Amino acid sequence: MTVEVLTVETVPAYLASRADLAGLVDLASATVQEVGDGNLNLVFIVTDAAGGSLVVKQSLPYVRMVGESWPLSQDRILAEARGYDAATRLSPDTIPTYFGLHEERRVIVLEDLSAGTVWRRALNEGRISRGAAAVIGRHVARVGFGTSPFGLDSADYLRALAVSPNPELERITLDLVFTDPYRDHPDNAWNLAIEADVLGLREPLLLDEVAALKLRFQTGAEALVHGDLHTGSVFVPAEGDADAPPAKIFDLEFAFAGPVGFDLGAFFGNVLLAQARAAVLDRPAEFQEWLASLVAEAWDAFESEFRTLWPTRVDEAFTDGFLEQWLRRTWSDAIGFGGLKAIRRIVGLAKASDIESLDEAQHVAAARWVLGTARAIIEGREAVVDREALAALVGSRLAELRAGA
Ligand code: SR1
Ligand code: MG
Repeated sequence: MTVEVLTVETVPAYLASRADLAGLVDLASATVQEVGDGNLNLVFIVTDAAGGSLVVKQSLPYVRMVGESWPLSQDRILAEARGYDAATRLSPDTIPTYFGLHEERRVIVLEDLSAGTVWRRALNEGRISRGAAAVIGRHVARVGFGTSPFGLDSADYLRALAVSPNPELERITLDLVFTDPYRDHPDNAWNLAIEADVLGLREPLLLDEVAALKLRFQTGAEALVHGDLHTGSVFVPAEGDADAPPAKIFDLEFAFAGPVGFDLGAFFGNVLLAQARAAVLDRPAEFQEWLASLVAEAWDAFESEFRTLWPTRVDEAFTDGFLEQWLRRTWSDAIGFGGLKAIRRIVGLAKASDIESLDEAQHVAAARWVLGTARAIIEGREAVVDREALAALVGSRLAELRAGA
């Protein structure tokens, strides 16, 4: 099914037809801007003369960054709506206010957070955003617990699983994260100076780990996860805005039933990109030290929130000892997925501005470092048992990068 695509001209009339949204913005004085800078969708900000505003998001029938030659079902907005429904119930303060889905038009309406900054941009500028990583950890814990067999009766969990398919976007992730970077593919591209590093990713030891993580992604349906929780899916406050919450998580269209560690991993992998950038740009020590604390901040908030929720689990057969085992498994998943998420942004389609906007010498040094570090993490997963071990590994490699810069 393909539905009519909205334009800046048609959005006011569309909103006027939505009695449920009446009063949120004054349509008589409203202006509309299309601001979608992600890879997939249309995003409109509607602002009125009194400063009221809303976001209207519609899925396009194709992949925006590629064009109509890559058709993609508009049903992905249904997955995003399921994600917002769950997060609104379980963790309302970590997402924008969600005003609901209009299924027939494949539209969702959200609070406008554009007064803030997309976190990737703030990181690229060298800005410190205190408390944002903890928001990610808390969000993952609350939604992960509440949509898993820990928080849901088994029948409710199975019913939720049955209505949570997102096969087209899972396929994109399978291809772009777990498959294409490790084979010849027309969408891959890299600077020739790192050719040996890229082709070195195809060695059997790493490919075995990639395979294990791929199967975990495909079959580890523990909970409804965000599915694309990189630093471009998070708003942080504008510089100097002390009143705004430390972070809000958005862009939930990749939401699927998967392993809880996948979302933490997406964040960890993107922290690695930010660390590489900061090192080659020789950013101030305070900024680099803060970057180095983000994985621990997110993990500690996740673990603490999960432990707080644990006594409310619906099934006491999940013992306290099992929680320790599950947390270890989730850490191991997270760092493995994190390594893969970093690699895909260097090798495959949809790269990250952290690395792409560097000048050539810096780009080469940062990209090579990301590949080598991500690989060391994935291959050494069994030894990287906690956040201290990860910090030691990344820290020693960063020292080498700085010494060579
Ligand atoms: C074709 S979509 C490319 C990427 O954009 C999204 O942000 C996801 O990360 C996806 O892999
Ligand atoms: Mg996105």
